[in-house]
Amino acid sequence: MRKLGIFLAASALTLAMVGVAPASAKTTKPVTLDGKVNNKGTKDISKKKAATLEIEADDYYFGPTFVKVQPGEKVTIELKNEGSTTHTFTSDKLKVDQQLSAGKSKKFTVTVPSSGTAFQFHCDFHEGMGMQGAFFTKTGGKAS
Ligand SMILES: [Cu+2]
Repeated sequence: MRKLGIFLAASALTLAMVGVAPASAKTTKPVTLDGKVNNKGTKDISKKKAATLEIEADDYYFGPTFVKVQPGEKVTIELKNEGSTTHTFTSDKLKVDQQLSAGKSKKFTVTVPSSGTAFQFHCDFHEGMGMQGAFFTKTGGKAS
């Protein structure tokens, strides 16, 4: 009987640990992208028609990596290069191509297209190393 008690206690502990799992759920990808992605999480700024967003560009990722927005939203991006090399914030869909030296920061505005649901952005120099991300209006799609 004592052994069963220990078994049940161990099972309860295992369940409790599984219960903690949502911490990693934050880093699941809301939309898919071609190639490698260094995922540093998702931020939701979709509640307002205009928002300010701080994005960290580092070696070699963007944080946040995924940004939930609403169609047509005007987003003022404060890009900070916290890495040790030059990075860019580039996107055909968001019509932006900004280059930033290490340690610098820059502010610019992008407008989310009113059609489409996922818009990829990347660093021109390090996209192949996983330095990319996406703005999205709906989860489950594919950013291009
Ligand atoms: Cu880069």
